[in-house]
Amino acid sequence: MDFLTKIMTEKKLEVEKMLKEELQPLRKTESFYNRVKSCPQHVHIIGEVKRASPSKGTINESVDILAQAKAYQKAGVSAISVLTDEVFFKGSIEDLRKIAKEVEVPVLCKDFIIAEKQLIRARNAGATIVLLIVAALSQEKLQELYHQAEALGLEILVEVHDEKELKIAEALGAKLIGVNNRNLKTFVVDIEVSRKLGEKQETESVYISESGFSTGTQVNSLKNDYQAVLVGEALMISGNPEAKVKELQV
Ligand code: IGP
Repeated sequence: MDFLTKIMTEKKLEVEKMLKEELQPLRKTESFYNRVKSCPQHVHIIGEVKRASPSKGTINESVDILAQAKAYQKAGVSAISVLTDEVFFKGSIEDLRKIAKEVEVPVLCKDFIIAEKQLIRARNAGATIVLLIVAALSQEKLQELYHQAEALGLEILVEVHDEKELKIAEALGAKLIGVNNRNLKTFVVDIEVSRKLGEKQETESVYISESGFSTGTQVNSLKNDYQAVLVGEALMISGNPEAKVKELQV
């Protein structure tokens, strides 16, 4: 069984047990899309809070995640991504709630979303952006969740890894398209994935390159095709997240 299938099998069990929450007001913050579009001259950074991952095991379990998120904001990130998966990433929806309450920037709920009740839970915790992974969903389900998330007033980051998935995201009208440099089936990371798909982009969406960044040079090398990058591990292990974010700003 590949890693993504394993994660999705576990996620289904988790979501079956999840209660549907009553809808709370949407947290007020600016739109990530507008923020990027209104400031096109530099590559925006989404800083991610991630204690562990199935590919790396423990990344940093002792870090104060709230202090970490605040350091990202202070350094000027345009959004903060919070891993909320418990089993594989040692995160939680409470992590997201805690951070969203204390920061001003948009917050992305990083999880494997397969049902509307997860969208509601994310929104209630303060997320204004949710992730939908093309490789993890049927096209029908992807469309259904996309429209449900839209109706909830959320921004949707549609994640792809190859040209076929990119075309699906573009056809869906996704305003935020993330190219994951990490193959979720094998966990192999290669920034060339973003470079190759850069040539295939056909819309005015905000394109975000995700995973594997640790230097400003890497970020700079993609600046013609990507308006933002999503960075987790390098910030989590840096010891000085504020300085590390600044190092990646181009
Ligand atoms: C961050 P990195 O290599 O900087 O830690 O990667 C982010 O891209 C990665 O955590 C990620 C992810 C995902 C995690 C991208 N897509 C989907 C879980 C699910």
